[in-house]
Amino acid sequence: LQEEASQIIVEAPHLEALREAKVKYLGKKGEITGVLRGMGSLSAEERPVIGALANEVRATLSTLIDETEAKLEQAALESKLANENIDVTLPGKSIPLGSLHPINAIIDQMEDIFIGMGFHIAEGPEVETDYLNFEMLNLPKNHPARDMQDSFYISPETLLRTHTSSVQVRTMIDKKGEVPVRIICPGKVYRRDDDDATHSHQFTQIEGLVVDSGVSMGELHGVLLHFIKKLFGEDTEVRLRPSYFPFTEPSVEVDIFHPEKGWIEILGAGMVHPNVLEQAGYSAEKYTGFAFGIGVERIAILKYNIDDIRHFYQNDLRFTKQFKSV
Ligand code: FA5
Repeated sequence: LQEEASQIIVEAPHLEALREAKVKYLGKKGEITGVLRGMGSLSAEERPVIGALANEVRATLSTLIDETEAKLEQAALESKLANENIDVTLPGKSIPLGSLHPINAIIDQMEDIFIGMGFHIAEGPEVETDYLNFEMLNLPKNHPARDMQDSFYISPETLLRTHTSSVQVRTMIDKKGEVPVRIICPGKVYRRDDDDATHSHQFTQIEGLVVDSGVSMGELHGVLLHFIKKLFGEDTEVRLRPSYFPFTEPSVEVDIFHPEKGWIEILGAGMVHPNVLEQAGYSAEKYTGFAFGIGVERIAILKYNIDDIRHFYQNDLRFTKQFKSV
């Protein structure tokens, strides 16, 4: 019996067959169990002999079953691993990659152009004091020109900045009358403007400020033309119109021509008003300066032929995904 059982156990082709063999010999109704159960009918001399033998056979078979089980399990695992080989040459699942928002992408391009002309990048806070946003820029309280930029006030003395020109003042105060000053400052600005295709209540500007001895309107013109032609191409039509800002004198506004949209205003600029220089600690006798404030969304609208400024803020992926390669 032991021999027959041992052979069946060792040759079991898989775990299922082994389990059957275990039931057949060692189970409750199994053959060895049967022998042990039938002990009652044996004589007193036979009982210990057969009993010991049956127990020995049971122990041997049971060890054999355990060993075979371990072997079969190992073999099953190995064959599973062998079949589950990973094919590293299969194409992977692509993970969707994000990209820069078109406004950030255009800011990067504009920064590169100005850095190429020797400008440094400055920063300032979006929550600004009335003093730096208006008063230091020749716009005292109740000045009628404050109405040009309807504002979001946070307290009587603080507001969301209406333009990045406040950073002109901050920069000059920081530099304590030293020249040269040659900075640009990109950032968000806020106005109580009604939203339409070219106006938003929140938009982006890039401010520029140069202060030194002998800075002229001619240099301002040259810097702005270089910037526009680098970004839009040599043949771009540009127009400077006389304008008014309390903090520059003389002042201009600059438009560029778009074949479908016509002339679009992209920036305001001018020679820094002597009062602004003096209040910020610069001698207007020794130094002159120019400044400009560019509307970044307007630039992006023209460059990428976008029909409505509101697309930039609606976060429609069908819009933003078009700028992946920009
Ligand atoms: C200013 O904000 C001045 N601080 C610019 C300046 C700086 C002049 C330095 C002189 C010296 P203005 O309000 O015109 O000016 O805005 C500048 C540019 O921002 C505009 O030419 C336009 O391109 C853009 N802009 C103005 N209002 C909006 C708006 N509601 N939505 C989108 N872009 C706007």
